Amino acid sequence: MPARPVEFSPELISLLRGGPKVVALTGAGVSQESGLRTFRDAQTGLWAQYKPTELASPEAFQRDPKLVWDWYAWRREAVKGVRPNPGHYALVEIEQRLPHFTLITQNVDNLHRFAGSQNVLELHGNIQRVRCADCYTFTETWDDDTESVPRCRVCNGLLRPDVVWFGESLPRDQLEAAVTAARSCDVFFSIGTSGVVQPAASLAFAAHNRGAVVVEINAEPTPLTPKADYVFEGKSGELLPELVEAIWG
Ligand code: BV8
Ligand code: ZN
Repeated sequence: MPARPVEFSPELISLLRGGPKVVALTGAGVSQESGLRTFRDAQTGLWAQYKPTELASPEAFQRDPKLVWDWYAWRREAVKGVRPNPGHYALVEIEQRLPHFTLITQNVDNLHRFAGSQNVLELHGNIQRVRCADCYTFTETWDDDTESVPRCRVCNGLLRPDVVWFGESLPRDQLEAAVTAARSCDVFFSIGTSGVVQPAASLAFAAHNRGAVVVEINAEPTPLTPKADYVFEGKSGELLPELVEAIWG
């Protein structure tokens, strides 16, 4: 018996039909139905012995650059092997149907852009981009079958993924645009994120404190749940298409 579609409150539906300024913040949960592990899910295989937060740090890269490089090479392959899911595509449709929509993502998997989202702020970088750890030069190509980490053609520095590691500050332009969007939106969606990593996790509260309606779509409760005006517990790949259907179907 297919699960009964979720009841979206008429108030929320009419609010969204009114074309408000909408911001959506996404996390690893929105890519889970594409087959990518979330940060919470235990890692598999040779990476099972490492905590993601440990590997995603300048200290780890300092200690063992090859280990960290290979971890991102493994994740880059994993991303290549998957496709956006109906949750990603529903967010593309919401963007196309609303006058003001900003998508803020913590994900480095590039799946939102791959699905067709335009106005995307990448708070934590993008795993498809590689740059020099020293002189910041970006490179499209690097030779991966070397014993050590590939080097920068400009300064011979080590290459690294263009992602934000724990303890590193976020790209200023992306973060400022995200804070501005959160503080000036009418509706703030928090989708597929555990709401633990800062400063991303504070954006929903910034929106709430400015009187925005906060909607949480997540598989389990989070620190935001008590503050949210609407909470839909479940899979974003099912709930977001249902929401689009309920608003514009
Ligand atoms: C910084 C890129 C200046 C790399 C990432 C204040 C208080 C405490 C700590 C701090 C603080 N300020 C700063 C810190 C330190 C730190 C931090 O927040 N630590 C945490 C662990 C407490 N923050 C930083 O270091 C940031 N930098 O602040 O710089 C500074 C520096 C030092 C000190 C002060 C200031 C940088 C943070 C960015 C790190 N880089 N990613 C990479 O990807 O390899 S973070 C990474 O982890 C992700 O990008 C994401 O942000 C986070 C994982 O969280 P989620 O995406 O939410 O995923 P998670 O698995 O946790 O949860 C998934 C959720 O989805 C679950 O709830 C699940 O139920 C749900 N779900 C699952 N399936 C589905 C679903 N929901 C719907 N549908 C489904 N199908
Ligand atoms: Zn360099």
